Amino acid sequence: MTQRTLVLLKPDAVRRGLTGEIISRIERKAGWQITALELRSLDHDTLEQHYGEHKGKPFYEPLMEFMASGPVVALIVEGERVIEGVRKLAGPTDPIAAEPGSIRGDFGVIVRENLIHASDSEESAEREVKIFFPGRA
Ligand code: RTP
Ligand code: MG
Repeated sequence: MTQRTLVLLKPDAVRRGLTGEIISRIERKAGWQITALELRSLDHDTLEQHYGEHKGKPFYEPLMEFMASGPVVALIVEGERVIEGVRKLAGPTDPIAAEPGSIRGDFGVIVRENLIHASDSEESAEREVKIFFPGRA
């Protein structure tokens, strides 16, 4: 099943010089292709569209602040079962609970600064691609 997913390398990944390492893990998966890639800073409106499902939760405002604290790398990745696959490469939300070998498990410690976002369903992927790459919708 060929799919596409929207990936963000969060400001901590950019600040720590981990974007190459993370992109490399994605690129090495057989048959997956990066079809869009951009370094950009996110304004409040874009972030609210992206993380609106979490509005009202205690972590929402600190998450907004963190995601606006520096540039992110936004990517579209396409390929076989790529939605589940990138979530698996990333590991669970809490980096301490994430297995070593996963991106969050290898490089993360605190929940908010967990390095990577990846769409969690086909519906989310289509919605998020429209936010970050409107020309590719
Ligand atoms: P993402 O949306 O970024 O791919 O992460 P996710 O699906 O694994 O986790 P989600 O529940 O959607 O949460 C979005 C992001 O909010 C931050 N967060 N902080 N308790 C906390 O402090 C907390 N919980 C979540 C993380 O950056 C998480 O990835
Ligand atoms: Mg999520």
